[in-house]
Amino acid sequence: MRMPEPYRIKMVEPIRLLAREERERKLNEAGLNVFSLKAEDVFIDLLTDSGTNAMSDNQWAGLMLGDESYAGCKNFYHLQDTAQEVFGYKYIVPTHQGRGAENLLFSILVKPGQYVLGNVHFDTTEAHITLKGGKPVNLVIDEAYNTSTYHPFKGNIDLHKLENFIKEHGTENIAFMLITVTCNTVGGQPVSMENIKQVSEICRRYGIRVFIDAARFAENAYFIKTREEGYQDKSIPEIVREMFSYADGFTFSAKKDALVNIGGMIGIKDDEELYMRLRELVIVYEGFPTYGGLAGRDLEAMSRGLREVLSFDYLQSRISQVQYLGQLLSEAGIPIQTPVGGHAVFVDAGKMLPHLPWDSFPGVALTAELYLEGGVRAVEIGSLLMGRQAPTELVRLTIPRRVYTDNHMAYVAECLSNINKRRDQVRGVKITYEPPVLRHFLARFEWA
Ligand code: P71
Repeated sequence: MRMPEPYRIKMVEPIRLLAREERERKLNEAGLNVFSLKAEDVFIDLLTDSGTNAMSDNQWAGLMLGDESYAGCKNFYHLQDTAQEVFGYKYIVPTHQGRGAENLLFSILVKPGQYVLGNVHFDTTEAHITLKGGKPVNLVIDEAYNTSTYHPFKGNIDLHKLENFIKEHGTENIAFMLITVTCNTVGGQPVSMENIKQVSEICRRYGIRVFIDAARFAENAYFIKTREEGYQDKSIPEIVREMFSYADGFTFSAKKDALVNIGGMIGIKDDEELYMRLRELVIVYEGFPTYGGLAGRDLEAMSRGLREVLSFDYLQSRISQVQYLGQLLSEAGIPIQTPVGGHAVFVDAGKMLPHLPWDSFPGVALTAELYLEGGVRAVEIGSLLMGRQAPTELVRLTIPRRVYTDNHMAYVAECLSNINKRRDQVRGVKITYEPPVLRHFLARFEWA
């Protein structure tokens, strides 16, 4: 039987569905780009799971205990104690969000011209590596890009690709390894414990440091427990400790698995020198090392969220809701990334709309159609985001944590199913305005 939500609802936030003609007008005003819609004009918002979480009563109560002292607030010490216990690391540096953490760590560790290895780096991560003069390298297994084949850990790093890359380019040209758990870009796909361990062993052998992009660390731990041999009887906290034992540090966007709306941090296992440099740098970019750009109350909510997310019942209900949406879409004959990942269902728009070539942006077209059909906001992860070299044309239906019910999921599936029935009539789009960097946020389109 499916685990129902291990909580009940104490407060509701009304949402509304605009009339079809209104949705058409709003979308045209937005240049067919859902990033430019007002959130209040969206009925079900599946743009991201980042910062969109519903906090618990315990977290809201924690906000009232915010100690807003500039230096040494008690909430920092709560967060530090929690993070030390959860991850097993000695040093914690709070930041305003994930990219704040990336900026600080990469400023210290990336020298111009160096490679930063990973499974698939997230786009802000890639941007920060590139800004420091580094070169991001993606070494995920090939199965990750085949949406129709099953692999339990599609976020795994290909160990042959890794070792060949190191041999070919030399350790002096490699800044570090960054393993993203779960691997967002290819579908929120998990990385196995075995893979983390082997990557760490190979890197250690060559003297390369290993970091984890920990945004969805608890969801990754859930997949290890439910899919990997030998972990069924281990608890989520034990699995998390083991995952992080193979790395030297992490960057973390708390907007995902700390169940908050803002926040981030860096964790360093035991390298005191690196920690001291981070402490100097955090003051310049984020704030004093005991607040890192956050209010005391935000630190308290993060600390409490980090404990809540380790509940197996929570993770089971969370991930089974994502799987439920995936199942409904599969039953309707809609091609999706299989298996379904931890935070989102990725629709294969390239396969669903085979009559649309990459440069008519099938993912953007489907995203626009989905808003017109039912006021649902998804996000394109394909040629708009990655350009011509995009390996797949995906549309991500990202599920915020503890926010929507299964009825919402069924509604979203019905909307997509309606589009699927008339899929050969879906038109492509063409760009009418394109900013020079990170074009997906502000680009404008018209129907082709
Ligand atoms: C996501 C996001 C947030 C986002 C970013 C860009 C456009 C729309 C939404 C952020 C991540 C992430 C990973 C693995 C680091 C960050 C940056 N993801 N690593 O997926 O997924 O964290 O947003 O707190 O700065 O929608 P940050």
